[in-house]
Amino acid sequence: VLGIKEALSSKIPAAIADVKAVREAYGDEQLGTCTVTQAYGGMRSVKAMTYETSLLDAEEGIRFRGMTLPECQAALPRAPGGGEPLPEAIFWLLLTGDVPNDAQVNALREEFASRSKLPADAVAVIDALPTDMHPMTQLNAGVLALQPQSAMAAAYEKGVHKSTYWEYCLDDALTLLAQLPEVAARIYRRSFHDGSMTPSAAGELDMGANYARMMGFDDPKFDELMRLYLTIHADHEGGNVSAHAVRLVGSALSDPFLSFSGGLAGLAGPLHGLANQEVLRWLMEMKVSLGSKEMTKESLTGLVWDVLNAGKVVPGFGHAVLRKTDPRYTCQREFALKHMPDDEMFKMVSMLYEVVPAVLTEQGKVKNPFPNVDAHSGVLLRHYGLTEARYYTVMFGVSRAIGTLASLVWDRALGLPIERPKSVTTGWIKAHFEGK
Ligand code: FAM
Repeated sequence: VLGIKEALSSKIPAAIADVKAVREAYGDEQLGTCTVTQAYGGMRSVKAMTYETSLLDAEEGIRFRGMTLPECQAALPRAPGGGEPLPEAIFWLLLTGDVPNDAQVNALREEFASRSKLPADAVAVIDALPTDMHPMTQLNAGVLALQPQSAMAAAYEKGVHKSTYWEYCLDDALTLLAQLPEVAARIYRRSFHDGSMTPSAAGELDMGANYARMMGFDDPKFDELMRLYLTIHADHEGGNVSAHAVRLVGSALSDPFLSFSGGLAGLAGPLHGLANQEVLRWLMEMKVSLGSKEMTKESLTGLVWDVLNAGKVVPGFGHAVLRKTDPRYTCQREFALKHMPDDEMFKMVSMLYEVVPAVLTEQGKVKNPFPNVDAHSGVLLRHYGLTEARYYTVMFGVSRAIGTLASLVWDRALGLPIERPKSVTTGWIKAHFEGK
């Protein structure tokens, strides 16, 4: 069986040649423009970077290496009897661009298993963290505690040739992915339970089931949910805060542990990954304020307006690029319709789907009134007993490692340079355009 490194390495020369040819043919073409409004406005829709592992279409949503989420669900290896892709298969697809076969996925699972033992020092760091520290802060501290293992940092110090950086970057990506679920599960068990934990069964179980088991869940449907969850949150092209932060930090040749730590810091923001926590918190608040009153479209509409009138955002709705309902929302909705159609909180999420877009449209500010991935994930997890909303973004982080690290390996394989866009001051803009 061809291992993942060999599978990748056979792709690199052609990809480098492809990029070279594209640059020769189109190097002077205009890819995007940037107006003053865009420079002040978060660079929205400025096309100023490349990113190979996934591409987001404003109407259709994400494609992983050209494949929509339903196509991934149909084509990638699954667990026996399951309907969701194995996380290992998603990583293989994103990294190599190919749909792996079962033997390749099994080989990758064994590769992860061989790297999965957490260094004792890292365990000590995690175990020293206050259990009331936000789980995302704990996860980031845990990732930094893994960093001394970095093959990339050691190789750079030794002075290896830059054409080999990707190999060390891949080495670190594999180690980090192998260890991240246990770090994350340990944080969950310490923060919300007594700290005891089922030992890792990496090698026997896929990443999704093993993560679920270490957190203390033992339900095949929850395993499936984990596989779905780890699939849909993995990658969302290059400009979102977490992916871009990983790319940016990595462009300084900071190793993958440091780079991913940067991405996690961004994911912990409420306009990005933390929105999943905020959604569940908001749903629970609405449940309380409805009390024994019947939930109707009218009563929910009022509660949505309350959020807007308080000067806050409606969590789980809107998107910087997407202009339609997020397919990551849709496939979670389908999971819920299949496995938990009568769940009371799912019904609230469903009714919000009917109510919120109309309210946001009436308010007239948002470019996209439809739900994103975070509007749905919490109620699924809660249904299976994972009720601690403060933890939800950690799972997003575990998944986001799959896509951002695959992309980071390609950044080094393609020899992308340090990122350094030019900034200007407001004074510069005035002086530059005055009299024009
Ligand atoms: N509720 C209320 N107002 C919203 C809104 C929402 N859900 N989404 C956007 N707006 C406002 C936005 O704050 C801005 O207001 P101001 O002009 O007063 O600054 C206006 O509408 C125009 O914003 P936009 O161009 O439509 O969106 P942006 O590209 O600036 O922002 C988001 C995109 C995702 C940050 C924004 O829609 C938002 O804050 N949503 C709620 C938080 C959320 O769900 N984030 C998760 C996004 C997700 F997919 C992820 O990263 N995991």
